[in-house]
Amino acid sequence: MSSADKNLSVFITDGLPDISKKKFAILVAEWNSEVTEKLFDGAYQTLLQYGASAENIERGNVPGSFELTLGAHWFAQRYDIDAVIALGVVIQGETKHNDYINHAVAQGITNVSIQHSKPVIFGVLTPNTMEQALDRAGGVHGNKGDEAAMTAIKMIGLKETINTDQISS
Ligand code: RBF
Repeated sequence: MSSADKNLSVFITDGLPDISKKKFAILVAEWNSEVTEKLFDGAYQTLLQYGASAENIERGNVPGSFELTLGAHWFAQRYDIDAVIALGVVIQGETKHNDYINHAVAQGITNVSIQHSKPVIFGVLTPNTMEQALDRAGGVHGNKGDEAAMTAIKMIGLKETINTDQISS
């Protein structure tokens, strides 16, 4: 399925873990905040809907998507945080800068996730236009924030299944 056809708010929800005691951090980029606030609302509500408690969800803001990596690193290094969700919007075509930001953040977030061995979710929209961004932030294609939160939940479940405590480093 191409991403254009996918509804970001429709999931397979079999076998989700109990997240009532799990702690989440949601990072929100302030660039394109009219979209990133919708992503935040989606992620926050999805975590609540699937069993997280509000006091276990922390929010941090960063100026732009480029700063998501360091913000994620700071949250991820806390032992009590189980998963980090990084939300941003980089509109392609407005500037060549987008290539640098997208690649840096994708790579940076991957590195943070591996380094801390916990889910750090790339919830960054990279559309060509603002309209496409809004379509994926609670519009016709659902909400990337919902999908990012569900990805965090599923990765927490997978980690429990694999029982990574048993693996030597
Ligand atoms: N940050 C975003 O989250 N989305 C953007 O679309 C975006 N576009 C940018 C375009 C330019 C030309 C510059 C200089 C920055 C942009 N940023 C964007 C901000 C970037 O992520 C970072 O916050 C700043 O570069 C830090 O000074």
